[in-house]
Amino acid sequence: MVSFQSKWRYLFMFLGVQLVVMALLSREGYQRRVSYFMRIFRKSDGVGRNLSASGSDVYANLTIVARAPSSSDVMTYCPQTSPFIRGPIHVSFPSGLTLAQVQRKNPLVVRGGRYRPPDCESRHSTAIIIPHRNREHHLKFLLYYLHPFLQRQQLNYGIYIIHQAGNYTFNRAKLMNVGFREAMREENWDCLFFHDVDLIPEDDRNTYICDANPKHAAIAMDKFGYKLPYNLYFGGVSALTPLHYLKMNGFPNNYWGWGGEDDDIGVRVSLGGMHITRPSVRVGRYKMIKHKLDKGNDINPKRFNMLAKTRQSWKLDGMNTAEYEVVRRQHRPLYTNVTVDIGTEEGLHKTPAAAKPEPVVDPAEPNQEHGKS
Ligand code: UDH
Ligand code: NGS
Repeated sequence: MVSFQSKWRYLFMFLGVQLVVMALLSREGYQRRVSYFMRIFRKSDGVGRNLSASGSDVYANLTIVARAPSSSDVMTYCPQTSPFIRGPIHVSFPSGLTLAQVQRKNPLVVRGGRYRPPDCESRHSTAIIIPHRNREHHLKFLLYYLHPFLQRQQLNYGIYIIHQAGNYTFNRAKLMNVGFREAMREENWDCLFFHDVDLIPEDDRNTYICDANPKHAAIAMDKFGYKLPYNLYFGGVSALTPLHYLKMNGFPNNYWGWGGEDDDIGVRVSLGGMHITRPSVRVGRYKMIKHKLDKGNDINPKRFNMLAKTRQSWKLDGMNTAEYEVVRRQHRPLYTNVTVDIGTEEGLHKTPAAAKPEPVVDPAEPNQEHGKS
């Protein structure tokens, strides 16, 4: 028989254990640990259904989003707020994903990576500009998440990959200048999202539309503990209207290699008489696909000196001086690929042999556009 005293002892022990468990659970990182264990116990059930407690499947309600209109449907404007927005999205990187699978999961995306809501007239048109070289693996994941993410928001959108030809030092900001011009050449977009290839949005309330001022969307990245690393940070994902872009003379063309170009763009925002807006940290969340610094994108040792001169240089270098040659434009099923020769630090036609892009003829693409900007 258990005595009255030992009953009390057991009760206190039980309460003590509960307290310890509660203290452990409330510590930072709890969610990460729980979802880690959940993943171990939960067997993956195929592409896109490998869910955890931390958000919904980005494809979950896409069949409703993709409802085709009946012939009698009159196209009215989409609602102010899309009814398909669900909030947090679960992001993971399953092995074996292929572009063909992404294509099958997005049947309403048409040539060039374009989409319009099938049953209402979108209120917004947004071009996504992605600077790119040798990151096909990241691109596949970004497309897997971005297409349904944008469809849930009922946007008219297009995805542009701006691919730097050759192997001369990478230049992210200049590629984005190219992206701006080449996207605007195709359609009068009302907003442009400048988007790193390795950042996956984790909440669809982070709407890909422009604000009255330039917007820095990637306020909370996992690699910075879901916090802004510093106040003027403008890296990762940002959104500008064509008017914002013109006011700040676009982006700098002379930051070759890693670092500083995003800070320069941030300074240009205020030099153009504007200020930076951001979504809340709850919504502007991104998961970065882990990687090391790329070959051909060494840290730029001149970046601090250059940044100190942005005030003098921004009107002399930018959209008004961006020289490049489009090598080819391909309207692929999930994106428009613009391969571009952006030259070197010495200029466009002083390209060293190593940087010269191969002349490419693509028989599948009869309407190739070869043209100087
Ligand atoms: N990018 C490419 N190919 C490259 C380099 C960059 O596609 O070879 C594009 C891509 O869209 C990428 C973006 O440029 O997301 C920014 O480049 P990054 O991812 O290398 O820069 P980030 O600052 O990461 O995100 C750098 C990691 C190592 C930093 C070390 C310095 N402290
Ligand atoms: C700053 C860089 C930015 C960069 C940011 C985050 O120091 O270009 O760190 O870097 N500015 C300069 O170097 C002047 S990250 O942690 O993503 O590697 O975006």
